[in-house]
Amino acid sequence: MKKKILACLLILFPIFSLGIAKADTVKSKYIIASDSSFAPFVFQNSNNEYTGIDMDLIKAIAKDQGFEIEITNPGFDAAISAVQAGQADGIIAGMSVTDARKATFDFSDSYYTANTILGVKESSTIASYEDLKDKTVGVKNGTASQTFLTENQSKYGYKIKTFSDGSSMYDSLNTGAIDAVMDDEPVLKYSISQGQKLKTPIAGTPIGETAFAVKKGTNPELIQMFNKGLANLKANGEFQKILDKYLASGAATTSTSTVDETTIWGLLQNNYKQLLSGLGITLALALISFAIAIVIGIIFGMFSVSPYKSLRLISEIFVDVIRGIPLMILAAFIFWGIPNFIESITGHQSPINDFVAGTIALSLNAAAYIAEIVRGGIQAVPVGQMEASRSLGISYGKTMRKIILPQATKLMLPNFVNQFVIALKDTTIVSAIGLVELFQTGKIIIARNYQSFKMYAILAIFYLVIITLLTRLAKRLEKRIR
Ligand code: ASN
Repeated sequence: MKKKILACLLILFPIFSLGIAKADTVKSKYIIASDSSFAPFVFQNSNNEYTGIDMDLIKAIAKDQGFEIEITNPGFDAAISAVQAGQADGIIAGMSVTDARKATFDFSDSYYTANTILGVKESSTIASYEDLKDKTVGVKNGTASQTFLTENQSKYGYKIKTFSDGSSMYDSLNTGAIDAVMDDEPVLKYSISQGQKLKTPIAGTPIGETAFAVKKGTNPELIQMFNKGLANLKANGEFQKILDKYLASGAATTSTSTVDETTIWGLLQNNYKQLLSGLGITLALALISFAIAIVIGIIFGMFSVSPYKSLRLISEIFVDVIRGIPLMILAAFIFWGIPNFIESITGHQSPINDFVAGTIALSLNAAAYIAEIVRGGIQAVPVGQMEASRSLGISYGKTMRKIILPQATKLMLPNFVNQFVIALKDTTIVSAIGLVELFQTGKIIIARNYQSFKMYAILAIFYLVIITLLTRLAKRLEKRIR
């Protein structure tokens, strides 16, 4: 009897759990990472909002299942890294389910199936993979299309050029910097339907089902909720509506605005708010990191001229290590590497905010150069002055403060101004970790309207004006201090 009841329960349990089409949320909010330009799955419309099948789908599922989400759009490669480093809880980005990925990700049920396909300019004579010999094919880093290209490279003899985002890849194809691109079929077909002068001469190759993913072994409830929500949306017809919204003829396009974005004026008019907010982040990054760098730089600079050998050694190691590591790697190490390392020892995800990571990287980088400026400034003051002062019985600290530093500071000032300009320009480098500062803002806008010439010109002018104004201001300050 008991056995029968148990058997009944075992059979009924899955049926019940299917019937209750809701899973339990564990976190108050889930961070979902996505691509930056991968229309029709995810792209920015001309109101600067991210839309597309994936965006609508995850929002509808979150609503259906009653959980909160925050979406970030750093690009596919960065989104993958974000999930692996625990910066994000899940990824939805037209992501293909591949065997290799199953080793590091848990996937939801699939909601689409995609091929990878070759795209070339309308005027291109490339008609088969054999025609790609010695040609350059562009692909987005970390994608299933990249795996396909790498696996077939020796067979067809093409060169591969990787990009961090779709917009720069398509830009490069349009300008002739590369001969072809490899991307998901719906994406290429969609861009052609949007008026891009491209064609797909060879039939696509299946790369697998498209699904939502979490880092392997984490957030199991998120996958459960996704699956239940997806089933509900399929049952009530909402899923089909989302697909139709983007895929049916006359569907939503990347530009819904009436403002003409082919002129500089139109670009500014439509995007000034975003550009200003990007500029705000750039300035905040530069100013905060430079202030921190001055403090750290002066400390290490003073160490480097200290009478104590140990302090000089510490300073030397700091400067050599930081100066020897490219800023981009430093930022990536802090943003992705360290959280990954901490997780591997503690077992807990400990993500770091992108702005904080960017600020730390910029501060350390500038501090190393400032330490050298301080050392150079102090050493430029003739040694005789220190010796004379010490022989009069004045302490090291007092001699430094009263005699050496006032002269050294004057020598250092122009270099500080210089270093600040470099720090401001360096903020563009930390956009690599997905931080939406001014440069990244521009790239996102270009991803939508392909106006790279005008948009980069606008960005260049923005930086030029800001840097000129700030250097003027700094020069005035310099004069006053003198
Ligand atoms: N389909 C691509 C992949 O899974 C995703 C993308 O490019 N957003 O690699």
